[in-house]
Amino acid sequence: MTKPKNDLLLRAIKKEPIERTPVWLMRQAGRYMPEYRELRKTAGNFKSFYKNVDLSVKASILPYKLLGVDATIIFSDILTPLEPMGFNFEFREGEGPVFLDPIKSPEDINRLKPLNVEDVKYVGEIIKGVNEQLNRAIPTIGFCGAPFTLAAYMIEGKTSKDFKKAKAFMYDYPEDFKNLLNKLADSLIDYLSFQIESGADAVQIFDSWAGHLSPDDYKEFALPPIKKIIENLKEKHPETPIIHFTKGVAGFLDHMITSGAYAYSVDWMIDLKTVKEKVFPDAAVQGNLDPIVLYASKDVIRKKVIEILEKWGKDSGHIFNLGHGLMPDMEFEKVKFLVETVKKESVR
Ligand code: 1CP
Repeated sequence: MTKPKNDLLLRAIKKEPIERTPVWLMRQAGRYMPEYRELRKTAGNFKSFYKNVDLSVKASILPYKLLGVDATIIFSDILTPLEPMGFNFEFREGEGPVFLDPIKSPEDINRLKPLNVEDVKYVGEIIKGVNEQLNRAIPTIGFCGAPFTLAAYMIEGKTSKDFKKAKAFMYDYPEDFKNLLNKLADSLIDYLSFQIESGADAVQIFDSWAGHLSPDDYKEFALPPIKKIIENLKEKHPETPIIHFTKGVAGFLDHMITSGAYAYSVDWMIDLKTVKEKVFPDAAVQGNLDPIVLYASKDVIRKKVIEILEKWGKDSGHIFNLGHGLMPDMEFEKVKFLVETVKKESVR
């Protein structure tokens, strides 16, 4: 694979000198973008969208073209690999993902089949298509959901404020739950390796809902399968950076930063300086603007961006991002302003 022309993100992760801070945004290709909504209409529903290579490539590169971000994250979803593994779901308007036959008892875990990457070939095609279409302008990020976050959906059956079914299952059947996480980890190793072999320059593991756990439970349940994924990927693909994201990390940052990732992506409920003091220069840090700032005025957005840039200082090793994803009702203009402001204000 040739090196991307703009490799700021990769240099920041390696803590090599950078001219300015790289920026990309979680859920940067989404409904807040009029051009995304047009593509979505063409596709019909969300699932037929992400399975359509041509449309997914188009969606993946929109943020580069329209916002000027420094990395593309491929257009897909964390749930994508679960369907061929035996757990089917639908995306319902206004409701999000809904599993048709969620896990209700430990026996249901036996329904989980190992992932055959042939069944998600379209994800590899999307990565290749993005690299081709962008002519390697910027790095391409592959991704997966972390075992805990995927298991939470598979048991709960849908999204939730508190994931009470999933957590009660974890408390009632800890060994079965660990077995589920471990099985997921094995398939996710293959899934991420496949994405790297298809041309992903970096991969991100999204543990969006691990923040629902106490520090002890995080350490016991969510962390070990992530460590396993990272150890295996490092052996197979030592050159490929792995970014580890968790929302709600403040209570267990000390545990999270033992996962072995090259970069930790943190939310806004923890101070960036605190995170830097703990991990830098061993690892890089991604984050951590509160996405809700994007509903405020441009003056506020600029002020908050500068605050984050100043907290990190002039060292390399920081990737600007939000603490969680963009939301459908955000204003495109403000998102664009955010990206431009980071680029302008972070020049070394
Ligand atoms: O158009 C639509 O109606 C679909 C909305 C949508 C989109 C644009 C969903 C459904 N997924 C996605 C794309 C997506 N999801 C990407 C693509 C690239 C990008 O960031 O631009 C990525 C990386 C994800 C990852 C994802 N999906 C996560 C982890 C990140 C996070 O936000 O925490 C999670 C939790 C999901 C589940 C999911 N998929 C879709 C929705 C609405 C949800 C969240 C439901 C919930 O609140 O639990």
